[in-house]
Amino acid sequence: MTKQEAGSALESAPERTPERTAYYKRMEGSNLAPLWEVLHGLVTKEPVSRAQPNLWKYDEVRPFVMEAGEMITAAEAERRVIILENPGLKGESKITQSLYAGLQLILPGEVAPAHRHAASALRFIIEGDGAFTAVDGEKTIMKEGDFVITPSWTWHDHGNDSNQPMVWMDGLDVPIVNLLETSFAENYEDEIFPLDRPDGDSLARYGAGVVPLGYVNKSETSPIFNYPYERTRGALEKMRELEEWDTCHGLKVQYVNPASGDFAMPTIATFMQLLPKGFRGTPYCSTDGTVYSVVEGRGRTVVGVQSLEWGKRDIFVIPSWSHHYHEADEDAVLFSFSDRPVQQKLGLWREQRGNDPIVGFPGA
Ligand code: GTQ
Repeated sequence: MTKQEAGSALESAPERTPERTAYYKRMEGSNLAPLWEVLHGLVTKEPVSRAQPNLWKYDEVRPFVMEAGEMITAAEAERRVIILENPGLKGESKITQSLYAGLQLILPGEVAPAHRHAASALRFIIEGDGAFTAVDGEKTIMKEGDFVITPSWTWHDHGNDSNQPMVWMDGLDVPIVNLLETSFAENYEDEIFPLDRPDGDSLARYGAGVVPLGYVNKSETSPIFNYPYERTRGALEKMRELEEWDTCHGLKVQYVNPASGDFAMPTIATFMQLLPKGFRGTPYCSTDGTVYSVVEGRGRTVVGVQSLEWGKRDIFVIPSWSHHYHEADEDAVLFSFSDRPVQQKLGLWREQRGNDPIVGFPGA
């Protein structure tokens, strides 16, 4: 067999004779099935995503989010969230195959009651200033552009003591937790979990380039649970002085757990990138489907035949292994998250820049 014949044999299922069909039918009753009928859909040559690229314009989404505030209280809803559903995964509460995203609204004076769950959550603040998230007894006030973590199995509640509505994007690894059938959740006996540490304690202890002597992180998650935007933005602004732009990503940083150097969360990688005005990126693709939230600026991401024209507060998603490139019409800042830590821990993550060879195969 030539290489080409072997290749085409890989792509088409064997012929279905009446004899074979009858045989398949008979085994079905015994909960059996022939692999060769499904092999090519099962073991694909490249990632095949059911997820689709999509853009949620904040101007279109915001009225629905605000309407939720009239339909139901945060207390009744427990979490008053509008799910960002991938159009290729309708009804599955997923933005990518492995991640969930939604927009949560807390109005002035409201509380989203304390609970905990196996799923890890991130909050990325889209609109408002002054609502809080409390995690295991420490409160953090949230501002636009902040990245806040509620680690797996930590008690958390949210509230809004300010005088304006607060909207943030929730990103959770619920589809991973449910794939593995490892979900646990419980409500706290009171609405609010008692506070026993001063505001800002975790950032001071772990986010100042030092850790307390003898510190050992007992969790898989970063001990910092609010990464304020002004620090991340300040880092990017300083870094740009050297003009070391990546042709695909502009200037891109990843959030880290300062105690381990790993991503801030065990299942979700988070990033912030700066694309300078006039940036015309080169094509890129990776196996981790990625959710983007636009913090500043205006531009587009071209994926296949689609051009996602984004502006401030818009959210968009690029599925696994979808070649795309970014362009910025003005200085733009994009927050993003994906399941990269999981893929890397399993040795599955791959990336490709332009037409370069794929990077990430073992031994390469
Ligand atoms: O804030 O705990 O969007 O448990 C979905 C599930 C938010 C939360 C969501 C959740 C939460």
